[in-house]
Amino acid sequence: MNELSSLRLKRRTLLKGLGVIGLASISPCAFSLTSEQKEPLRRIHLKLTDYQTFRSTCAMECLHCNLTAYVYQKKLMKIEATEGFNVKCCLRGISRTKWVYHQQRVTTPLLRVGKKGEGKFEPITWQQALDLIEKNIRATIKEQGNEGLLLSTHAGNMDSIKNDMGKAFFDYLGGSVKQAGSLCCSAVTAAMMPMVGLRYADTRDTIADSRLIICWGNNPAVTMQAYFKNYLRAQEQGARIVVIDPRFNETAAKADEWIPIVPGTDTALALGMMKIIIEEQHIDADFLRQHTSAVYLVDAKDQLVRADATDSESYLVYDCTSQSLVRHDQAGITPALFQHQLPTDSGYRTVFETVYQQAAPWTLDRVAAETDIPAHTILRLARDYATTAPAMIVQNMSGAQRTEFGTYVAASQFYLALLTGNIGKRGAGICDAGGARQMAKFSPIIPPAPAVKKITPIPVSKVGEWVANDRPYPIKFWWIMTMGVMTQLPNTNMVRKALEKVPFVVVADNLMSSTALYADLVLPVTTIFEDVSLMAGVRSHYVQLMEQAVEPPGEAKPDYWIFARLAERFGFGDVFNQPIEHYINACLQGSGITLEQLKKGPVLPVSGDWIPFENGVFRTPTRKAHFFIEEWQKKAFSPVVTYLRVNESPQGSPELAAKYPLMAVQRKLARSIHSSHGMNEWILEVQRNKPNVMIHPQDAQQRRIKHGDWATVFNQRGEHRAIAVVTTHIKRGVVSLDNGWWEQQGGSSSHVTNDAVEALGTGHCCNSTLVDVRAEG
Ligand SMILES: Nc1nc2c(c(=O)[nH]1)N[C@H]1C(S)=C(S)[C@@H](COP(=O)(O)OP(=O)(O)OC[C@H]3O[C@@H](n4cnc5c(=O)[nH]c(N)nc54)[C@H](O)[C@@H]3O)O[C@H]1N2
Ligand SMILES: Nc1nc2c(c(=O)[nH]1)N[C@H]1C(S)=C(S)[C@@H](COP(=O)(O)OP(=O)(O)OC[C@H]3O[C@@H](n4cnc5c(=O)[nH]c(N)nc54)[C@H](O)[C@@H]3O)O[C@H]1N2
Ligand code: SF4
Ligand SMILES: [Mo]
Repeated sequence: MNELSSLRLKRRTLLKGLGVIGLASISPCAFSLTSEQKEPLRRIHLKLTDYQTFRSTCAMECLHCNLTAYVYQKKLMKIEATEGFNVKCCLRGISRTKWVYHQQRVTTPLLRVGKKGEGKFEPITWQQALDLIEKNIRATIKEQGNEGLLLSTHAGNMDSIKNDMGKAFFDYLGGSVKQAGSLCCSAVTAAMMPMVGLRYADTRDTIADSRLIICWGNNPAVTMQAYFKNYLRAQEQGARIVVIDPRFNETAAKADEWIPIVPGTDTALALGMMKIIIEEQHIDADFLRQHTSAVYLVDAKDQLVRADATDSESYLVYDCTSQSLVRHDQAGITPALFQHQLPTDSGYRTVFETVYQQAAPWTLDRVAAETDIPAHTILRLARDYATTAPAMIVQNMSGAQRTEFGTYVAASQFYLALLTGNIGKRGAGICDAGGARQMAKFSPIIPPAPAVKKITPIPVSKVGEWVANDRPYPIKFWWIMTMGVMTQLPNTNMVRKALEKVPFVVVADNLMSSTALYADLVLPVTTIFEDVSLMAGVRSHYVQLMEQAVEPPGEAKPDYWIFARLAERFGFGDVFNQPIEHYINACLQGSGITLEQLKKGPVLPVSGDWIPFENGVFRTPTRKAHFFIEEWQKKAFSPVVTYLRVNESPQGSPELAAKYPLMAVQRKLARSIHSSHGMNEWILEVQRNKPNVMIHPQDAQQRRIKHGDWATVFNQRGEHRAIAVVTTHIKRGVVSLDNGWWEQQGGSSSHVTNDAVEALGTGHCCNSTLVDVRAEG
């Protein structure tokens, strides 16, 4: 027990970094720790050359920083940012040693013996675990069909192998219920794919070239911390940073201006800005004509007009030169943009006019009333954005799009960029997450399964409610990996019911997480330094090899090992049980990058700065950006951005708001990536180990809540306890809740979050939540 305690690096050591390490004895299989110091420290002075080094990537949904692991006598001693990598890792990255050697580390398969959630398990062998899994899968398929199987994956490890292997395994079984949408960024996906033909198009390489940076519902000082230096460089060079957020967030603390806004009203602000930009003639008409669908024609039935119904790209425009309808891509034409350029009796309107019709009613006063932003601020913001070049909007999978109509929020930001031609240039664009996946072509690691049953998926926000209520089918077997369903899915009490209801829940995790507590069978998996893998993802431009630095503790195995063993039992072993290099090579195929190259270090798929949609070339079939989205129309929504008031808001649901009058928004913290690192010993040492609720002084006073007191946030879904931070850094009527606290730490703010489905992207609207807060007696 005490070997690691003697290895325990105190905070001082952590901050000091490399140097003298207190070291008594080292054993490769010691992985638990106590805070008691039993043996006197014997000091060994290690030189850099005493260590072996290995490289991996911080694989959670963050920035995939390349990390160098320092190994001494088969033990992971410390982690540093890899020299020469474009960003430096953070405290969470270097604290991963404490994840590897965590006291909650799962090191053997565990079978539940107590009640679900109680955390009572007994160790079993892999043989027994695999037998049980096989038996339960076979019984479920026999009695229930593949509709009885559910697979949940998310963002705990975003490498190119593990989640894909899991999904492929269930496909080879013949199919399963899956989650539709993502808790993260479905809304921005539903905006970007039809509009610009690409999801993930980050502009981080040219942030420093920007003159005006609008961080819109996004907090890069915390959530994109590793390259926040690019923002500061822009500022040093004279750029202004403006933050639009109901909370004075950490980015606002560094910014030139904070614009507080009522949550969920961002699209009204964007439409108001568009009205000003169009009416004051700040649009870039040439850009709109050449590179966008603004000139396409819409008929009286609200349909896009095509030359040939069988050719989806044959959009018609009105050519002002020949005064006739022609295909948009005909050479030498001058397409009409403005309505007055069309013959009065044409029966058509331009897409640009359709967009303007949505913006026109949004007078300054109306926007001010809806958003609670002063009219003069809205006017100045619109003019600044339209007349400062280059200007960038930063949304990065923003909090603003985790709202009920988040797709329109994300789309409205692209509208602003397209209208002003502020995209595809250095220092401009919409800064979103993005990475290697958008820069090169990677292949599936496993060939598609021969026969996969089409099975209705569950909208991810509804996993709790649907599973608890046997929708769409009674689930008998639930496999959860890389996902903290007990902390990250909305409406935790419903998720708990679902976990209790399903007769066989398998949770693969490396820690006894809040979710693992509710498993029937916990499978111990490796951490990033204990297996070989590949990262060619969506959060870093680099393709990175993940090297094995140390042996896994106990019986921990990579997720891909588990699927290989199971596949062998189900008769498709050879698809899954190849050496890991086989899957890495399969993924790299087509990208032009080789494993040999990666062994030398991270590889950039393209050279130079990455500028998405450079020169106005979009990734849609027409290479143009679209304003008018037929996919939205098919879902009975407006095909152009419109403002819809969030249902769970004081004005959207006055009756509910009479009981729960405060709007709750979520915030991500420096202490964790979601629930990951939530119980990391080093981080607990430097960050207060208590959740907070930020509340405005007037809201607090009404409720007799004092700064620093415990308070309970509650609504019809549940309760979340937190320490009140009484502050004017939050808008009146809004409270801000922390993301990622474990059940073992009192429970996550997801106990209260809204589990409605974001309308257009099947996403997550945790930031459209009504609550009240009470002081604790
Ligand atoms: N340290 C840390 N970094 C992370 C993560 C983490 O957990 N911890 N998670 C990573 C992941 S997966 C993601 S998706 C990104 C997310 O990155 P961000 O979007 O920056 O993260 P959030 O804190 O969810 O939201 C940002 C802000 O949105 C505000 N907000 C909420 N609702 C609204 C609204 O309706 N309108 C406006 N204008 N603002 C609103 C919140 O007050 C909050 O300050 O961060 C990534 N980086
Ligand atoms: N209340 C609230 N809820 C939210 C948000 C919020 O702001 N507030 N944000 C939302 C957003 S943006 C996101 S992206 C999601 C993130 O939600 P999740 O992706 O569920 O994130 P984590 O909580 O980090 O859970 C990841 C789990 O994977 C485990 N893990 C790590 N590596 C491996 C591995 O190699 N194999 C396996 N099998 N497991 C591994 C970790 O230990 C951890 O338990 O949360 C969403 N939910
Ligand atoms: S947590 Fe994020 S910023 Fe920190 S090291 Fe990992 S990827 Fe980098
Ligand atoms: Mo996310």
